[in-house]
Amino acid sequence: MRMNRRQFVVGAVATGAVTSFAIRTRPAHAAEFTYKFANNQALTHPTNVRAQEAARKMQEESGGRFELQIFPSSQLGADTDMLSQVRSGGVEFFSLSPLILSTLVPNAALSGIGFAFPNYDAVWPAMDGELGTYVRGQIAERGLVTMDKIWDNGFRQITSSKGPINTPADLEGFKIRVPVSPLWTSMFSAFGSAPTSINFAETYAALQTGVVDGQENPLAILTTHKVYEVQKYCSTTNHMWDGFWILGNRRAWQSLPDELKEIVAKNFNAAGEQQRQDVMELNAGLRGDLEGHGMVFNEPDTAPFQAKLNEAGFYAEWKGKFGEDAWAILEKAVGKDLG
Ligand code: X2X
Repeated sequence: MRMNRRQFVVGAVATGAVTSFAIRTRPAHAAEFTYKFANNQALTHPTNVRAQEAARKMQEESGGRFELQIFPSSQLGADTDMLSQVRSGGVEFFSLSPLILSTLVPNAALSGIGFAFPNYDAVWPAMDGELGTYVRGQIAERGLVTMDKIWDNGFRQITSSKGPINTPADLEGFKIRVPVSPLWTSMFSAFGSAPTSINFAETYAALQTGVVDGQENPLAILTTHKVYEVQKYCSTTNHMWDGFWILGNRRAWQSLPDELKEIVAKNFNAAGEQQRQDVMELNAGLRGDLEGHGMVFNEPDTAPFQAKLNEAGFYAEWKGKFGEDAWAILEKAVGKDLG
């Protein structure tokens, strides 16, 4: 039987074919370097499907000298803990949203400004070009290594257990979970919502127990993380694009001989490009599957949401925080004036 990628992912989630331990490759001899890669995504998300392939290639191409152990689903800890761990060397690699990373590297959040990117065609030239180079420079200054290619999370959509979000007024007083990041809190405060910072690892439980009424994430995550079990409505606000930087501990990176550095970087970056393709296809095609799980979709006009952010002073505030130069890089990358 042949299945396309979307059917594979959806099928794997539906049959519960998900193990909850690290994905380990099994070399005949212990590797010279065994490095951990922690992330917050389910095993079925393209992040882990592609990371697994990359790990196999790293092992093969290094002749068994390098082993990448993948720890999905925040198994080693939630994002904010993992950010400390990748700095200290407790984990060697970790993938993280630029916005959460901004708790350490403030201007990393530049790519997450609300309604900055109109579509994917604008995202990749920017993130593989000047904007990405600028952010990676900022990250390096804080002592972390970053792979060149950022991986995709996607354009984010708002879900709720209470009702559809049609207009900015529907966000007023809305109890929404946001990831731990000043930019996310600021954005939903500008909408007049009541945002609560919660790590992804605790998000499903927070929705299930009604600590919050909603959250926002791309469709691939609503499926692979089974958010549809605890949320009814999905409003396609596309309010920001989000990705995952692959971060590395500097000391661990520097301990690798050059030929291994090359093998590791090459395979992380190649896997990232394939992951982008997978995630884009999932985000474009999963609505029907989510409707099959009982979710109800609506497509709000997003212009009033952007206007609301502008009126609330959101763009002016962040332009001030990021600085004129950084803001100019963003505006050039997205090809328009913001705010
Ligand atoms: O925490 C989230 O919502 C997630 C999974 O999208 C991120 O990693 C930012």
